[in-house]
Amino acid sequence: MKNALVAKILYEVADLLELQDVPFKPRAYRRAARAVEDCPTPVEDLVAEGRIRELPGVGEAIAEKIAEIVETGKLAYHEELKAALPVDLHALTAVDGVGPKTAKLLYEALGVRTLDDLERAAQEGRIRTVKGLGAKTEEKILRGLEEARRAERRVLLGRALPLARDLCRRLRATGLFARVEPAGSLRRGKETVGDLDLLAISDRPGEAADAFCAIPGVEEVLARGPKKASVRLAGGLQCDLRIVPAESFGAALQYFTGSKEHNIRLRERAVARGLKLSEYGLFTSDGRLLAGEDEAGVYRALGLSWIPPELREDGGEVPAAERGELPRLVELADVQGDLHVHTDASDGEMTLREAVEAARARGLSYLALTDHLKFAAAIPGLSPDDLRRQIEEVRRLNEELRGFTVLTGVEANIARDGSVDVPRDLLRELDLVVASVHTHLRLGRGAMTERLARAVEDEAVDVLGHPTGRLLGERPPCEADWDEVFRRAAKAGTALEVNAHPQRLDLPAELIRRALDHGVRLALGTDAHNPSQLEFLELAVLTARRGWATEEQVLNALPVSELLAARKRGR
Ligand code: DGT
Ligand code: CA
Ligand code: CA
Ligand code: ZN
Repeated sequence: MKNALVAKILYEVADLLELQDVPFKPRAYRRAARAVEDCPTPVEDLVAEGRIRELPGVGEAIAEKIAEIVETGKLAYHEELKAALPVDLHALTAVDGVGPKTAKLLYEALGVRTLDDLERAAQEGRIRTVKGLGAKTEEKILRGLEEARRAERRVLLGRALPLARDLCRRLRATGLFARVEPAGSLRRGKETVGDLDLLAISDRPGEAADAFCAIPGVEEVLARGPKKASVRLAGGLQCDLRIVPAESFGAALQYFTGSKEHNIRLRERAVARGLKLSEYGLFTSDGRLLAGEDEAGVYRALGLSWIPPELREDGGEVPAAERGELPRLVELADVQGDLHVHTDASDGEMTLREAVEAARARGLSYLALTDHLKFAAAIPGLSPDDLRRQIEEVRRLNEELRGFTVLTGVEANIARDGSVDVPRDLLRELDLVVASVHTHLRLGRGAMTERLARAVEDEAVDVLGHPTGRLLGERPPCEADWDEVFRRAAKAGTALEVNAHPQRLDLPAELIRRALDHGVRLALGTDAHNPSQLEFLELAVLTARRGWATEEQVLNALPVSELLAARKRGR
């Protein structure tokens, strides 16, 4: 899958054009880059099928450029632009405090081309000597560097998951594998992954490893052998493939799925029973194999029911499995609707009809239209009059649709003091009000707690949207007394969102579990701004599962009529 490579080049073209003060084009390239980056389908497949222009922001000119990158791995236009500034602009501008202009200054004054150069220059105090920059910028860059290094190492689940699936599909297609499965943090549904761990069975392991190393998208082969091969993929993610004998596949899958802490608990359990557990199997003290071929067999032989990978974090799952008290976790197929969708009426890039089509194609039977209400001049949003017209439009559309319902709704902004700006006279006509915090996330713990609590206690608010405001790799969750917020949300009957956007996954899994303990219900929403983003729903499900959520605890696992009755304002 070449999405990361294509996006990287398009982002750089945008930055390079911006440096030459070219108007409009940088925005167009950035928009296309983001669409490619977010797209779960391999961009090379879209090119091959002539569908690349379906991506938002991809017109004829950019479509040709994408095709060129897919074919040759580079772009002549990009190389031309780069001659003027031969630096790793993508990596440098990922550092907070470094935009394209600063990168140019740093190159011209200090010859900075890479992150390493930047780090050295900052540590040696040379950045403050550059005209136009100063000690403040230097400090900011030093802090930004640390963050960028950390982000560089881990990849969002939403990006890694399609990548891993694409790799598995390609490996299976070689015919050299009897089985290929992802393991590691990816299988556990963790919000970011450090590397990909694939597990395989093959009776021609040498050839199988060669085929793995030759897959398109492999940038560097780090190790190659009949038992283990390691590669670095375009975009920097490392992928390990382990080829194991069929009789120990289950034990290996268990071991390499982790987490490490979960494995330690299992091994202790084995030892306590006089057994030995490893990636090769579960053995008696005299070396007889008790279990290994299938994973459930390993758990069974340890007196446990099979534990879903999402729970394997040493959070009490082993004792629960021993007592047979594991929850029946919510599944993607249980979810009947999407409770957070934007269209081109606010900042989305699809029409309402396109959103409906996308939801239907994914087997959903309703969606809540939650465009932004206007709350700041710079952000597109609906005025009360726009909203009135939209409600009318939805009513007409619903009369026409069969077996599908559009719920009217909004995403309202929670002001600094916790008040929520919704046109109260329209409340009866709004099926679902999501309220979220978009600004002033650093109020301090006490103020933030009161602000969120006030919002969830507002009679108009059905769902608290992306509650912590975190942006993975970019912004930490806001601080609040979450138990207090959850307690008051539960009392008021307000649901908590699990926002599915790959960079959000918010509520985070640890907080979901605490919220559920307080009796709060979850509302899963993709926050989709274009049709392909409805696919993110799966990420919200994985996150909810990591928070031990069952079907009954998810509002949108209900059919539409029951959802409306179960929602706060339905009571
Ligand atoms: P990541 O890659 O940082 O997102 O996290 P994981 O969990 O995928 O970790 P990784 O790739 O280092 O190793 C995959 C699994 O292999 C891990 O979840 C558990 C197992 N494993 C690795 N090293 C150890 C170890 O030292 N002890 C035990 N018990 N298991 C390990
Ligand atoms: Ca891993
Ligand atoms: Ca690994
Ligand atoms: Zn939204």
